[in-house]
Amino acid sequence: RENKKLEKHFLSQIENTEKIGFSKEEIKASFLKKLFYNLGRVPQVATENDLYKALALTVRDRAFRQFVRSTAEFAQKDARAVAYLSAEYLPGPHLGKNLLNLEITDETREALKELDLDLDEILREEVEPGLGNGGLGRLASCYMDSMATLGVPAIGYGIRYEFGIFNQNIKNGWQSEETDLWLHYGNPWEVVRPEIAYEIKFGGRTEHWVDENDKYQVEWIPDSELKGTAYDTPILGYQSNGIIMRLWKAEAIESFDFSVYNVGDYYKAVEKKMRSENLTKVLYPNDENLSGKELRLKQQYFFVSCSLQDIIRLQLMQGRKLEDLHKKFTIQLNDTHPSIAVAELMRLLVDEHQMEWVDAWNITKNTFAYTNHTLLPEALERWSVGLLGRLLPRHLEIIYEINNRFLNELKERNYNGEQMARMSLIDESGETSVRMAHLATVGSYKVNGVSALHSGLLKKQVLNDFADLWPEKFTNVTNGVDHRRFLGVSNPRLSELISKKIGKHWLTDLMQLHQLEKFSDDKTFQKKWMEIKLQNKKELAAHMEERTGISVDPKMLFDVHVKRIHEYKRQHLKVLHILSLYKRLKNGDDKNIVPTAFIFGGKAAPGYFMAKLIIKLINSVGDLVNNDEQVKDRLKVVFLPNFNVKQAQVVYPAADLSEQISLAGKEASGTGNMKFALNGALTVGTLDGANVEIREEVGDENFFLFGQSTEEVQKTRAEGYRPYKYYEQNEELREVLDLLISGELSDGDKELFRPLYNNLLQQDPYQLLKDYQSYIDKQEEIHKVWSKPGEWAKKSILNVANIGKFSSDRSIKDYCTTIWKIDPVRVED
Ligand code: Z57
Repeated sequence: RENKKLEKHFLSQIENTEKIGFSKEEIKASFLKKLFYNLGRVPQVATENDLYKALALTVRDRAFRQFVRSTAEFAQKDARAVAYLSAEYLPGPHLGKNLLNLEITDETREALKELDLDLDEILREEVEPGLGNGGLGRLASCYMDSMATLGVPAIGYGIRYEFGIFNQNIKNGWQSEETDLWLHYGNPWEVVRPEIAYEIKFGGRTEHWVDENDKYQVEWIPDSELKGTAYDTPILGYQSNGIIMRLWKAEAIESFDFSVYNVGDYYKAVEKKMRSENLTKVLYPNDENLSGKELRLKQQYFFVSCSLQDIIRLQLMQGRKLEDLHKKFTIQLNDTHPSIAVAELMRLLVDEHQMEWVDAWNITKNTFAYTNHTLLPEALERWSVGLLGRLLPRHLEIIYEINNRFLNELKERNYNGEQMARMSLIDESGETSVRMAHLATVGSYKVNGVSALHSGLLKKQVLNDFADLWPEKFTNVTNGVDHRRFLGVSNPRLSELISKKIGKHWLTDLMQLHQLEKFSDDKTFQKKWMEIKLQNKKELAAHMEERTGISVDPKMLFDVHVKRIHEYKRQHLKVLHILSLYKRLKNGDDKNIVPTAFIFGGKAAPGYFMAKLIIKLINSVGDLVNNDEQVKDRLKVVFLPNFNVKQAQVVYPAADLSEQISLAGKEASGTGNMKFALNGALTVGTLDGANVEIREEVGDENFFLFGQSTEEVQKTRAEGYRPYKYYEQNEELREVLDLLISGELSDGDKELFRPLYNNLLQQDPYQLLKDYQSYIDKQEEIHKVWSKPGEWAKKSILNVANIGKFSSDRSIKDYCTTIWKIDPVRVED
């Protein structure tokens, strides 16, 4: 827009920090104005939610200012930008985090206090956006934070699910799911951009012809169309920068549906409109488990196409050539969920922008980079050719063309038929399907795993042939976490203690925590350290009692296992341990057992029977143990319902022991492991995922290692693993397993847990029985160390002192240097 006056006044208004100040008085004034003018409320009728919203809007103004400034800075520097494509985000509550980033937490607290309001109470009002399942979605949000903080020009693209991950209730020990209504009270953090909208096609057929200039042309004639509209949420970095998360919502296109159907049938047209909106209604609640549903593929294509069209618009709007797309943008694929982007970019360049195939392919494979997050075969995405062809006929043609050219390349390099069949984008072995990981790998300039171990296995196993072909394409970026949220916001007491000792510099450089090392033997420091842990445990205990009715003594050892429920994560191995302690106590054998609270949390995919049975088992064990007069002061079992980011922020600061007990080779990285250690919990874990690197950093004497290594796991399997052998040979294990089918846990019902029992005795795919004894032995050692408070405190301090590597700031710097080739441009105030 050319409007000099508007611009002049705009700048003097917005750029003038005085007008939108950060002092207590200014915050108070803004808050009151928001309450009155934006919400139309006077104090007498204002609800808790009104107060929350008034404060959120106050903060959002300041957040947008940061975002606008960063954008101007990025534009001026003509910096290369990242488009982060992720089907999931789990940002957690925005308010507390934005206050920290703007450094106005104390001012805001004071301002509210003068109004006789409590900031903590208002913070608890926020309903978090549950737009993801678990680790993968949360990682995307940690990366958004770090990109913002470091000044990496970036946009995070995703889907604005109207219903996020379900709310979990526990009824009679079972999980039940309730719709997530996060938008019910309105969302003060987002701004809709109705003018940023793109048309998306589905179905139909293609037509091919040669035009008058001898150019091959393809037209896709769809049988339905809808549009995606942008909703922007500012994501602030610490102190200065801000970027946006742009989420797409599906809507009907008036002209399309109405012109075709509105021949007298108004209601049919409206119905059609509603069907369009279904597309972004709900998040698929599966983590590492495919649903294979048509609607899921539609969601993936929908958000990918909107995002690519938006990227192309930005490229052209800035007066740049499409041919230079890969120079100005790099597009990071968060797993294969957005991998249809490879075919879609080809379609946009070749069909819509008339580019030659070879040129378009060159741009495409220099634009995308792909992060793999799993080796589990059941999680590797594949779409049947039938479904893909019906929904996206043009894309299937493009995928076949990419594949033909790729296979020809292999042929020229003398690959044999068997190798080519293995590497093909098309899997012909069962139902013909497209291997999305292969599409992403062929269409990207870099492929990375998420921990050293995982990246190594990726090259050795799943993408072995590709790593041989293109060794320089493969790399590792170990995951990291947003330490400003998971220590700064969620553990204010420990943050304050740390800042008092070593200053606040750790907020932007987590390696500064090394300075704590010299206090690890200091008795007064240890005492303060453990006093804070105790305070945090009191808070968690109160929180748990309120939600479950179970009371826990904060002095107990808090042994915590929180993450999605999945057999490979082996929550049930933890249960076997609890039952073994229960047995011992009942037999009067209580040596080396310290009073312990076992705390679980996590959601099961609604269709995952075994995972749901594990939740029921945990609650049944809880009923048994918590109500047994003989043991209830020694052992407590709590299943905290609805584990999400908000609750995680109460859990991690209160944990003494972090359970990271997946079967080696199965957990790509894990990120909860990092959040626990960052808050001073000691880890009991296998050599899996990032545990390996955490142990390297904190030192093996400060890490409780057990179980087989990945190689040993493979050897066990290769030698014909027979779990029954361990049942026969290990008396305690046998007694514990038999307890499952004794009826003692299930009101006499001996069949309830039989599926778990049978699975463990017959297949035991995650080798619990094999690792059992090693785990039990390690837990005995843990209880011994807990009995020596000084020793425990020292290990706890050393864990925090050596956790610096696992900040997502480090991860993002790694992405910048090894993959993106971007120099961050940090905007200073
Ligand atoms: C998901 O949460 C992860 C991987 C997946 O393939 C899907 Br689908 C969902 C997780 C891994 O299980 C974790 O080990 C990892 O830390 C996380 O992604 C982030 O990389």
